[in-house]
Amino acid sequence: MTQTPVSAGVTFTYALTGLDSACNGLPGSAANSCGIHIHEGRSCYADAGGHFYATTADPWTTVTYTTTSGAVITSGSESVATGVTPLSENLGKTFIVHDYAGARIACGQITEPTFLQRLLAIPRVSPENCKNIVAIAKGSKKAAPASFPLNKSEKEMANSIRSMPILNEANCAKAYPVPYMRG
Ligand SMILES: [Cu+2]
Repeated sequence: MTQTPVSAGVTFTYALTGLDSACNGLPGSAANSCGIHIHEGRSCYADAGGHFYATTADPWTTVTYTTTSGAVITSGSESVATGVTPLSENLGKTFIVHDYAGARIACGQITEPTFLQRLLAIPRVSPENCKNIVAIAKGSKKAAPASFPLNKSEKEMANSIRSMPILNEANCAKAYPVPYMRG
């Protein structure tokens, strides 16, 4: 998971595997069904405590993931008005994934972005990103992340990401000589 600041809250992107395939539509009626939350606890080896927020009402109760039928993987992004600022206040806290019954099935401690995550945050040339370059520049669309070979050393993965041209007009024109669609 990576996090970026929004006014009085957090936007995070996620890519999860090993999920509850029952979360393939609306969440259930149980509390925390299919939920993904930042919890106030600072360890995955102890009780992670309740949801972490600084607003009066709990903003996490409606934040959930959805799998497609039969699948146990999903990815996406959520913006949550937690009232927690600055963003670094989330560091050290825990990110918890719940199953359909609301039980806690996965936990990770939130840390500073790794070197690879920082590299991945730089938009790269791709057909989709070049097509959306204006919207991405305006911030109304997110750049699609670069795909890179997994199961390599960190250095090889970093080199693979760095070998992709950075997203800009000149690099798009070079990569796709036929005028690309502007949107
Ligand atoms: Cu939770």
